[in-house]
Amino acid sequence: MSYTIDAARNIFPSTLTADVVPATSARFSQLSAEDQLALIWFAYLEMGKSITIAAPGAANMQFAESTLLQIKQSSFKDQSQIMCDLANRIDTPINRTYATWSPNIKLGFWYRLGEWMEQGFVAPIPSGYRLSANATAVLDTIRAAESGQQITILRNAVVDMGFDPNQIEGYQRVAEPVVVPTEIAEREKVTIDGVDNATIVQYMENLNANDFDTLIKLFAEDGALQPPFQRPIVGKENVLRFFREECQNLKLVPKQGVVEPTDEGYTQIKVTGTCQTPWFGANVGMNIAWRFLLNPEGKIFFVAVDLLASAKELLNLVRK
Ligand code: 45D
Repeated sequence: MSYTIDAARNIFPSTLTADVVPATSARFSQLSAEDQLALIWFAYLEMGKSITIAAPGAANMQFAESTLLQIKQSSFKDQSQIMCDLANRIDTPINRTYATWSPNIKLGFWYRLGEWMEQGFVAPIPSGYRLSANATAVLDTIRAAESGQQITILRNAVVDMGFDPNQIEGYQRVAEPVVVPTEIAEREKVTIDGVDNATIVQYMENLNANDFDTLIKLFAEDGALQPPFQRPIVGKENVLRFFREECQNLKLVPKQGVVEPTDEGYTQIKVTGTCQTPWFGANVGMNIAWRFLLNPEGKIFFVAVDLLASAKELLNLVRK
């Protein structure tokens, strides 16, 4: 037998991922819209004291501009309603537009609304708003999490808002344009303790250079990529679209790993290190494991990207 994607998902099964993220996102989604908005506001203000978020680039903002303008010109009462509608995921024109946006456009949209809430252009969270007991408990869990886990929970909250894209007929995705890859001469070389496999090194270097067309050539035709806490994205075409839509300007900093031959000429490789998002740069290093399964031709049949439970997990390179 050769590997299936389902079997591949279980390589290096002792890898401990940050379960607090899906658990907290699930609890968050049970809260009322008012509690959700207030909770994010409080979490965002607190996090802002220790980590700085980068302003979104113009490329991110252009698609949200007209919706933002429409919101800015509404009354405070209507603005509050629009934000609650987003959290309630009901069917409205704004929620349909929001559903078409890539995660980075959604984040840029909320970044701007947050600024406007601070500056008094958009309805603030009512002063003295009291979170429910459940919302307070969720906020406490977020406070206790690592910064990489905190920003993942916030991102999930933003990505999950708006109308359900699966219910939109003729759904058209909107993402910022793809940047030009970094010049070859300017690319940073990657070295990984314990791993000199060319496919793995090139994966890291091409992703860091935004060279997605070269990167995708490292994948098998039926290869798959599993982002943290998501189902695998299967097939070269889908993986390439994901790279173009969601992986620009990331910085992968792999540090160490292990390479092990496995059944039928396949090779399993686990690498650990950190990853930075352009939103927070070096301020937030997320602790990451990459679990690769290469086919006998040396192509990537599967790679899982895991957000780790703690920094201690970076040293867990055992096979079982
Ligand atoms: O509701 O190898 C207000 C892959 C209050 C690719 C607000 C990867 C009201 C392959 C404050 C206004 C991608 C898988 C809201 C690697 C309200 C690969 C605003 C991994 C919402 C390594 C809130 C990449 C705001 C990874 C503005 C792991 C919140 C990337 C903003 C992870 C939150 C990136 C932001 C993450 C969160 C980015 C900007 C977790 C950004 C998070």
